[in-house]
Amino acid sequence: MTEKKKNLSEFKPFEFSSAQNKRIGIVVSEWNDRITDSLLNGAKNSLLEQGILPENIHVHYVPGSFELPLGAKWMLQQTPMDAVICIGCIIQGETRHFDFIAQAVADGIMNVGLEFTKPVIFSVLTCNTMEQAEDRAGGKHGNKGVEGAISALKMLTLSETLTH
Ligand code: DLZ
Repeated sequence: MTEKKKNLSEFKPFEFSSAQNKRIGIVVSEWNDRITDSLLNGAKNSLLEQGILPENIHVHYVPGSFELPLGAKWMLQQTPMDAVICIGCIIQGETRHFDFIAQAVADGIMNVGLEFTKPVIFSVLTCNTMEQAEDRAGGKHGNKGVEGAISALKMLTLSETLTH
């Protein structure tokens, strides 16, 4: 699946037949908001293209990526969603902050998904430079928000396949 320089917006076509009744939450980090805005647009447009209704896409903001797991958990608890996409952008700085945040966010997002048995998607860029982030937020490597939206819908499809 992972190939070097893979365009994140390329995906294997799939059949998604139950879009009309699906509610999708998107939690967005305000840090590096120029990048997270592009990821959000990519995710939203992909969901709409796949037939999710605009009124069933719910967007909420958190201060930074570290807060994404709790934001996702609250969305699942309080306004039950079928899936939540977590959008963030963590850029390597001069301190080890990056390592702590990136690992904690990845673990936190995975744990929320397992706790609620719902797709909770990691659309978080972890980059060395702003240029790398731009390349993955609508630039030459596609848009990780698109990848997140498609991943959420593919997981919902899998869940339906397994339960029918
Ligand atoms: C503090 C911090 C730093 C240094 N860098 C980033 C970053 O690159 N991307 C991001 O999403 N958030 C960053 N934050 C904020 C933390 O995620 C978090 O919001 C604060 O530590 C407060 O808990």
